[in-house]
Parts: sequence; structure tokens; C-alpha cells
Amino acid sequence: MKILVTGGAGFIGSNFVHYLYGERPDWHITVLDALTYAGNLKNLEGFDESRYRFVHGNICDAELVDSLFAEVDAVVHFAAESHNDNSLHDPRPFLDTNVVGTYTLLEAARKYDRRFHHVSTDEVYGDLELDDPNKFTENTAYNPSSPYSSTKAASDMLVRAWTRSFGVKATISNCSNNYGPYQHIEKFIPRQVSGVLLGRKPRLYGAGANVRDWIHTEDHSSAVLTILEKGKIGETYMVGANGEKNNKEVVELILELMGKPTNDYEHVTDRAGHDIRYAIDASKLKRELGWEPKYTDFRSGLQATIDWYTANQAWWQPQKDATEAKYKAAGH
Ligand code: NAD
Ligand code: TDX
Repeated sequence: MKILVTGGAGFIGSNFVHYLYGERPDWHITVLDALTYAGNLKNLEGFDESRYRFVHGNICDAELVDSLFAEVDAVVHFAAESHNDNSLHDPRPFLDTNVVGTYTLLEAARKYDRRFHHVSTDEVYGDLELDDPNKFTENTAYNPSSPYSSTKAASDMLVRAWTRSFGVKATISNCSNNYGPYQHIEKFIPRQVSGVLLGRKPRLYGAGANVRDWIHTEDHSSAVLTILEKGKIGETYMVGANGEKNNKEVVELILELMGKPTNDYEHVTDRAGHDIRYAIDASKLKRELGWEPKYTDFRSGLQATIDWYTANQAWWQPQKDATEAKYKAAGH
């Protein structure tokens, strides 16, 4: 099996490549990544050249994409502009990569009749009230809030249309918030952990009541591989691990695990259009494909993540000042 992984130098993509490399020793992996601010070749060290190659390029480059699709059997598509706050400041790259990039890949999947798995997010469904007993399912109506989530929703729609109209052999997964190693320090958990390591206080948007449904990135990887191998063409699968926590609880736990007073944080300007709550019902994936998450103890998963950022300061330190300068300009 020869597989192309787009966005494999980012957070979830690189964790997936490490997972796949360990789980499927007879597969050959090609990573296509543009190495934007979010991509880092240090995330992809230690692979044998006979089983892995890196291609530096853009998913909007139709000629390059065509040549790579010609050589592989299947594609897993992680590449995206992924940060909501960036999308509020400058939406254009989100349109280019998330919409035009996905379109470019779909045209190649159609031409070469390649198996295509599209990695998407629960944010396409908008948000839930804090007291809503329902969770997102595969049948929830699309209702995205931000430029980021609207471009991901658009990309999901393109995948569905290319499957129905052109017979592209595609599946889609919509996953909740991931955490774990190699996550860019612009994101909530690594921003706070790296800040505390530098003696700074965590910064909570608004009151901190917003809820996210956390899943360890390794469980996302196992879900994607399960869907790639066993998923039914044309189907969508929700991916989540019953990890609902409000942001204040997460900050307090980070402070506790890092030996600081649990009230030692600041409230800062809220995000415009900030989604209240995400919650995933992953029962279809469990029932139909037999997937189960393994890393469901958030406390120990968070402790391991804190340990990783503590041991890998050289990995994140070069990006800290530029990341915080962007936040300062936005009042966060
Ligand atoms: P990330 O920002 O860490 O990584 C994105 C990667 O894509 C980077 O390596 C970047 O260089 C690459 N990239 C960006 N534009 C590109 C382009 N035009 N051509 C080629 N490569 C390009 O993102 P992530 O958090 O790892 O998210 C990966 C995927 O998972 C995204 O599709 C995202 O929507 C989805 N997702 C993320 C989460 C989450 O919690 N982070 C949850 C659910 C779904
Ligand atoms: O400093 C912060 N303080 C804070 O309170 C930051 C950076 C965030 N927050 C809040 C906003 C959110 O409620 O924490 C929560 C998580 O924020 P992000 O890490 O920016 O993630 P989110 O906006 O929930 O989106 C993430 O999950 C879904 C990923 O970035 C997306 O790519 C994925 O689709």
C-alpha cells in the first residue's frame, strides 16, 4: 500500500504518520506539506527512507498533486489552515487551502480513482448550548460560525459532491478538539503550558465557560486508520472520546499539574463569535467499525503532554514571541 498524507508536517498529520509507520510496516508513506508557519520537519524525524518520503509543496499546485496521485493507492487529507483566531484576522489563506486545496485533491482523486479520506472537524456543526442534552451526530445540520469552520464545511460539501457526482471513493471524519505532542503553541493547551514554563499566567477567553470535547491525538489517528481501511464509501464518521471540559477546568488542571496555584490565570478579551460548546456522539464509528479510544484519562494524557512540552522547549521556543505578538494585537 502506498499512501499520500497531506499536511503530514502539522500537529495531527505528523502524529498520524508516526502512528501509521508503527502500525503498518509494509506501507510506504509520502507526506505532502507546504511547511507553513504550522508545519515543522522536526515533527517527522526518525523514518527509514525506504518507507517514507517528504515532498515540499502546496495542495493547490494541481500539477504536483496530479503527479503524486498517479503514484499512490490512497490519500489521507489533513492539510488545512486550522486556527480559528487566525481566520478572524485573515480569512484568505483558509479559502485557498481548505476550499481550493481540497478541490484540487478531489480532481486528482477523480482522475486516478483513488481512495480518499478527508479529515474534518466537529466545528462544521456550529455549537451547542451548555445544557443541551444532545451531542453532534452524522445527521446534525451544518451551521459553521467562523471563517475557519465555514471553509472546512465547504470542503466537506465538496467531498460529498465529488462522491455523489463523480464516484470518488471518499470518506469523511469530523473530530473534536485534539491534544498531545507537536501541537502548535497558538492552540489553547500548548499556549498555556508553554506560557507557564516561561513564568506567565494562562489566558482564558471570556469567563472560560466554553466547553470543548477533548480527544488524544493518538485516538484520532487510530480512528482515521480504521475508517480508511474499513469505512463505507460516501459515509461520514464522528470521532470523539467523551472528553467534555470547560476551558476554566482545563486551565485549573494545567496549573495544578504544573505545581501552581489553580487561580493563577487571567481573563482576556473573548473570541468573536466564540462557539459555546462542542460534544461528539461517536457511536456510529464504534458500532459499525469497532473503534474504541484508548487514552480516555484526560488527567494522565494532559500530564504526558505537559511533560512533552517541558522536555521539548527547543521545539516551541522559536515560535513563542511571534505567536504572542499576534495574540497581543488581537487583545488576547
Ligand atoms: P496544523 O495547523 O497543525 O497543521 C496543518 C498542516 O498543513 C501544516 O503542516 C501545514 O504546513 C500544512 N498546510 C497548510 N496549508 C497547506 C497547503 N496549502 N498545502 C500543503 N500543506 C499545507 O493543523 P492540525 O491541528 O494538525 O489539523 C489537521 C487537520 O485536522 C485539519 O484538516 C483540521 O481541520 C483537522 N482537525 C483538527 C482538529 C484539532 O483539534 N486541531 C480537530 C478536528 C479536525
Ligand atoms: O489563549 C487561549 N485561551 C482560550 O481560552 C486560546 C488560544 C483559546 N482559548 C479557548 C478558545 C476555545 O474555546 O480555548 C478553546 C480552544 O481553543 P483553540 O485551541 O483555539 O481550539 P478551537 O477553536 O476549539 O478549535 C480546535 O478544535 C477544532 C482546532 O484549532 C481546530 O482546528 C479544530 O477543528
